[in-house]
Amino acid sequence: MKTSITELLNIEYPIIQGAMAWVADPDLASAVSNAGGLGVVGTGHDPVDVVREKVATMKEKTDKPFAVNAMFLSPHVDAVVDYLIEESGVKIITTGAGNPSKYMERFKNAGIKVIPVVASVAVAKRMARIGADAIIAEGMEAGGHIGRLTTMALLPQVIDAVDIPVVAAGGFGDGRSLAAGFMLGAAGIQVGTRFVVAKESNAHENFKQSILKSNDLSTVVTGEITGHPVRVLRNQLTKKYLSVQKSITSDEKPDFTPLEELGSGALYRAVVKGDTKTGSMMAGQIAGLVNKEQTVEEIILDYVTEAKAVFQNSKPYFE
Ligand code: TUI
Repeated sequence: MKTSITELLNIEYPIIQGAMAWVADPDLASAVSNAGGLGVVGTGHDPVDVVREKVATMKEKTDKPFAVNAMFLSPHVDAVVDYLIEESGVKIITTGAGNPSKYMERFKNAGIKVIPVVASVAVAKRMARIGADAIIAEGMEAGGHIGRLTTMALLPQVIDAVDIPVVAAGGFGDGRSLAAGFMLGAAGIQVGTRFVVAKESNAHENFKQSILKSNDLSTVVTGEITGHPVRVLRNQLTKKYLSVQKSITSDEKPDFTPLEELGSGALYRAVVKGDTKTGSMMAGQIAGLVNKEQTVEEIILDYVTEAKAVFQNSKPYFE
């Protein structure tokens, strides 16, 4: 498969793995890179020493191209970016949950390819103008921290607004959606939720089972009033969170402290400890479609085979 993103990144398939905090470790990311996609090491709120160790492990596990994600809600992001630019030797960086502008010149001077994840046309344009090599346009179907637009609405508008490759994210659970992404002009897709349940993923078995058992209506969005909306699987935590959120919405001067307390450490509890009750199980709306645990290689092959079949079967529509 050859697209502008496989050419840019020197990978075999136009599939980028999402940089899911606590999930996207070197085991998962190296499996994706070794299977011909782009593995991405997530850094979440990691201090720089943890990132250093992850990069070292990644280099042991793969000779193929891989990326590291810088996450702008992290208190350590400045130190992590300094390390990535000055010492790591990492050649591709994706960014999320914020604006990488202030680092862009240093990324470029270091010869690093930068692929920001964006949720709006305005940010996509700004990123392209200051030198991004590609853009990941992420719709609100995605899991975790999200913007306000659906993938279907966001993707073609971003594609029209920039002249660099655009990768689609949010809702890409199988090869039909990969084909649909191409139809809208995307150069590839980013996949998160389906890789959480991969055999190589170290996410806790309870979290994996929750995704495998979920349906179309299993996700909810929390945190809208704090300005950081996050899509997760519905559970005891979200029930509590949404009821507290409702009670403070009517306050004149809302105090978000009770919400912050509920959210603190919640992702770790879900992914690492397997706490499906009070943990934050970030997952996309496509979770209902994800119902088998496969190796990363099988997952990637499924996407590619299904997408090819869609194109082969699409001819009758045009006759
Ligand atoms: O970043 C994500 N998804 C994430 S980050 C994350 S970590 C977290 N942990 C605990 C609580 C909350 C978050 C979990 N999921 N996706 C990429 C993404 N980036 N989505 C939206 C954005 C984004 C938003 C605003 C990118 C740029 C942006 O710029 C605004 C501006 O102009 O500065």
